[in-house]
Amino acid sequence: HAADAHRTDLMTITRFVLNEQSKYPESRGDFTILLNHIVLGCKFVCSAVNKAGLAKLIGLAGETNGEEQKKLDVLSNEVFVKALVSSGRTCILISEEDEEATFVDPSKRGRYCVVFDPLDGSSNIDCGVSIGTIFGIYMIKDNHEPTLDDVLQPGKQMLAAGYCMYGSSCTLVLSTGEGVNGFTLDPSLGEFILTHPDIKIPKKGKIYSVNEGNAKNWDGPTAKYVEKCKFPKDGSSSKSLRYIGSMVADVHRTLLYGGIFLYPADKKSPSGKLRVLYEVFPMSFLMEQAGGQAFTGKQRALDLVPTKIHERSPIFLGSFDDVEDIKALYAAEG
Ligand code: AHM
Ligand code: MG
Repeated sequence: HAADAHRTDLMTITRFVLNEQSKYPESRGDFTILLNHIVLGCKFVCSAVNKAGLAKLIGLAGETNGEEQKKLDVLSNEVFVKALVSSGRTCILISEEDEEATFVDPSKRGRYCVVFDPLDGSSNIDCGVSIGTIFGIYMIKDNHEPTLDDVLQPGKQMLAAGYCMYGSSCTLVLSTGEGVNGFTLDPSLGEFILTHPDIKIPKKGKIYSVNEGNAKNWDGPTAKYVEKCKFPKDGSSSKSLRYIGSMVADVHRTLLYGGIFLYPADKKSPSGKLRVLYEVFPMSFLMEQAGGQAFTGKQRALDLVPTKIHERSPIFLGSFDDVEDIKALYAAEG
């Protein structure tokens, strides 16, 4: 059928979110507008990431009137901050790239707080391996003057969270608290089209994902867990190891194939490496929405109350049963 070759009824991300929001009579389209600005940032970064290798090869770097070419992560941050401020829907921005929070000028202020890592996985940029953007969205409740307390909120208070992966295709995964949906950028249209409706993570997986180079510094439960992945004593087969070192790519694979992603505490980094607000929370939110779990080694990750905007936390997230196993090991330790 010609109709199969050319689908004419395209579910774009904007249409999808408009449909979702129309369930709320009080919705004024503000969230859709905010999301459109996030999507713009993702498209820009996608295009910049795809050109990054080329620019180097043909020697564009450093050629712009003696000025050093901006690093991709710095550039991505600028694009997101400008897009978010100009949406007119934000009041506080927390970016991994900025030491301090950005308080939006009252003339451009809205009710949403956005926490984000504009380009995560920076060690993978120069070799063309997948990298991504991670974001989470809170809303301030009344019309008070915004303060840091509005974002120092447990992850379960987020209204929405997502990531965009710049990989072999550009994929945006989003949850507004009613399940998880994945969209793929159609470069010819410049639109994200729904390609992965209602993502559910397998209840149990066959993959574990961790930086094993840190093993000598791990605590007991993490070490025991990974040992069990490799040498299971209950007759089950051993798990495969996959580790890219880009959180977005490692979590994306975990979401689609199942399994567990770990960035534990170790003796050198007692709080692990990953940041609570814009890495741990958004990914934990997505995992729970997809039927998985996220655990810090002490508690449900989304219950954590951050006290600093760049705070870190250990994190174990993925398939329900796999996270249940690591929870049991931490519980046994007391
Ligand atoms: P970055 O913000 O410097 O890019 O670091 C975050 C990244 C994550 O994407 C990834 O999960 C982790 O660091 C990998 O860390 P490591 O190299 O210690 O395994
Ligand atoms: Mg990061």
